[in-house]
Amino acid sequence: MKAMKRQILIHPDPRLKKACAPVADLSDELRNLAEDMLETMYDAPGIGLAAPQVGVLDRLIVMDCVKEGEPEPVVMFNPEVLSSSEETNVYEEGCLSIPEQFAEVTRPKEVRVGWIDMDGNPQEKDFDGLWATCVQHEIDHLNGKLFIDYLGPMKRQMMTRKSQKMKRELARG
Ligand code: K1U
Ligand code: ZN
Repeated sequence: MKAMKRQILIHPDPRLKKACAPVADLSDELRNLAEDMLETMYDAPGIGLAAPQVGVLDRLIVMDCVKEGEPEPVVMFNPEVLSSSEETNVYEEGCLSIPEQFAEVTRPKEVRVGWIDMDGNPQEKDFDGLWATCVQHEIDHLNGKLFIDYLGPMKRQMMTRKSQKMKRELARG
């Protein structure tokens, strides 16, 4: 089946604040959703996308943090951070659900992540650099957490207001 672009929810939206349910069985429907999410992410363009951002409250994320050369799409069902480094890293993050706004977020520099792949096989891998930042950002989405939740209340409120305005403008067309 041909992958289709899905609409990305814009903050504030109650679906972006909910904890997602673990995926029990890998169905064709879920695999199609993963393909649609990759299509949506590349089109945006972005380096990651979590299922709640397209309105589906399942524990599924997709990523591709390769900047140049061959694409490296990664699909993770039920991703889990197994361990994190003490050392941290600061990165200016963005979010496809909070368009055109960026802020510095501090996170563990390296993480070990476990997940189920598209074939239903368990996987484990260490991530660092942009991949580590991105996978933590995406797993946060599955727990109803946005990167602005790491900021102080004033900055978070300002970014929420700007996003609300953008959402209204996009709805008007
Ligand atoms: O989850 C999302 O909202 C996607 C988000 C992922 C992310 C970005 C930066 C740090 C952590 C996680 C994005 O992809 S925002 C767009 C973006 O960063 C980008 C877009 C085009 C080229 C390169 C980066
Ligand atoms: Zn995001």
